[in-house]
Amino acid sequence: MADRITAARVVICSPGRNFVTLVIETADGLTGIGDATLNGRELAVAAYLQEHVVPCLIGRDPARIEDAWQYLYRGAYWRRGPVTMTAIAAVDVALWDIKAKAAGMPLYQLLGGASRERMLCYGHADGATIAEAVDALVRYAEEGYRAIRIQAGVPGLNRIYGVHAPDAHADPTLPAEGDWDTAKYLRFAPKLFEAARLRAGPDIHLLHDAHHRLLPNEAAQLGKALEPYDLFWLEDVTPVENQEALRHVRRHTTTPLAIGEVLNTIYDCQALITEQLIDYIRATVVHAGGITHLRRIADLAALYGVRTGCHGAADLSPVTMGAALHFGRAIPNFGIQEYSIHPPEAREVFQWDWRFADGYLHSGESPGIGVTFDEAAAARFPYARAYLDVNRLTDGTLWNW
Ligand code: EZ4
Ligand code: CO
Repeated sequence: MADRITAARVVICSPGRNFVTLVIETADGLTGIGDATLNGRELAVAAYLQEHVVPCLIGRDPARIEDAWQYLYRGAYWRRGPVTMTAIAAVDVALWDIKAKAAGMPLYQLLGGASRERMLCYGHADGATIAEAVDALVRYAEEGYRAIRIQAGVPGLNRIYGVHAPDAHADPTLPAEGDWDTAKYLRFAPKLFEAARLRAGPDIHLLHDAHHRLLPNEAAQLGKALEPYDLFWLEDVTPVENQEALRHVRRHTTTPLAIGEVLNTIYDCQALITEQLIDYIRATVVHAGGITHLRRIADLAALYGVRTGCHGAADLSPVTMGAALHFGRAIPNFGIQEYSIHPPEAREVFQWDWRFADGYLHSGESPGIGVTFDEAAAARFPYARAYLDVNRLTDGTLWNW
């Protein structure tokens, strides 16, 4: 007889930062887990799952992953969007975890087997100044990283993306506020990469995240100005809502572009991919509908020579990293995986079999996604409301963080 889902619950915990985890149990005694973390809006996804999705899961056959996906996507009527797609992703990953455990196989085997044994990853070298950022870069290189993202404080600005300087905002329980001046940044960024390339030598892959802050022509100028430093990618040069903007950027620079950590469905990525406006698609398992949907995005991307560069910030739980590495191991057009180290307390709650070695991430061989979740340990780290920063231009205008 087919197995059936007997229980599903949402656990919110904060081991160093907030994580939302969906746990699904089956009559055959299998447990699967999925990450449902949407940074700064965690409880919205938790309620979506607990109130609206969990009741529909009980009694279902956990083997019918595609059917569950379609049921939750089409059945919601209100499609797409980060909350819905993160909730669906949590169910999808938990069901893939169960299916792979039922098969006694690591997940990548069910996805077609290994296309590669290890996944190139990049770490984050941040610094308040160019000198500090470049020192951090050298430390990463010494630890074996072959690809490194660099962010540095812009002189004259207090708190910029990637650099966690103190915040002058009055109320520490509300979003911190950064300040931003594009002209200063555009003058500064080439100097950062000149120094970085000089210290790193030609072989280290250098990456940079402009975090949605530029206007189309500014993005074109930056891409052009950074060409001498041979970046692996320049990320999120403009906000992704206006994809036409990328045509202008593309016409003016050959610096590779990466976009998509905030995208949730294949429809959001469609023009970026089919018009070849980007080189790397950053959509990831947790925010883009799970393995089932990310595979559709990656397959579309493969047709157009676009490779994956999945988001992997520390606000995505170790469950997502486990799933992403099985996914990356299996697909033909894997590009690179972002790797940001989780807070040490996260290790008390999540145990994982994936590991970093020699600049690459290696997925494990245990059945499922290779990540376990200790609910008793999670209870020791209660949820604490937290926000992403917001950003203002120096005249006070609210801008993109
Ligand atoms: O701002 O994960 O490339 N990585 C990033 C991240 C995102 C956060 C949002 O939750 O841009 O730092
Ligand atoms: Co980013």
